[in-house]
Amino acid sequence: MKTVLVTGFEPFGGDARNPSEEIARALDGRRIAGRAIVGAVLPCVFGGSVTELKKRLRAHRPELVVCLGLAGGRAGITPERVAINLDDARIADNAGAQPQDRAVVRGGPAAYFSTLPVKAIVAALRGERVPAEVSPTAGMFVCNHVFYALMHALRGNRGVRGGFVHVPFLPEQAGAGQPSLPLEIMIEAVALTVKVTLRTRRNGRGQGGRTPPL
Ligand code: PCA
Repeated sequence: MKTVLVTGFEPFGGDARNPSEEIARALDGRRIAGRAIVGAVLPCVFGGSVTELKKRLRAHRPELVVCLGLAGGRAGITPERVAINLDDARIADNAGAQPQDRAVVRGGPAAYFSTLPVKAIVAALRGERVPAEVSPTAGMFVCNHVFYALMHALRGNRGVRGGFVHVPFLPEQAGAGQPSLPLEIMIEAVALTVKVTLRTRRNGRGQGGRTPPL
């Protein structure tokens, strides 16, 4: 059976939980549109996260890769449009590293577009009354690092699509006045993201599909 790899991150930055990890674990073993979902959790560490991701790519040879991360403070599910070749951390990762002004891949292109149909995903989520918005940037921390490394690893591999989706806080971890979504809603939102991606083949530039690097 064909597989879809869904990754999440372990907690970071002093948080006790990371919804992205819990979503990946919840979807592990599920079947969506005839594909087996493989859920995996990446360490929130520059370098080490990519080593783990590549191990999973080799082991499972997925036809689609959706990486997830927490973006606390965002109000909805946010498919990322662009991965940039830059590590510039505001806080230390879980191994204490805080790279500044460093390339993710030395000599790599400045950026890659997601090959997920980001606008179709947002439309489908909103159709289910799930708050969602296309995001122009995944930041410069470990999430963007993994997103860029993923797109770099998939370059030239035209059959395999991939991208990154940030999710908001869980209600239990959001501070007063901070937006959040219940875990069950986020699990189904990511399942729908996979479904929509598998049935959407062609998109405009920067909206997923088979777009070359910038
Ligand atoms: N969010 C962080 C890294 C891990 C995660 O879940 C980020 O947005 O970079």
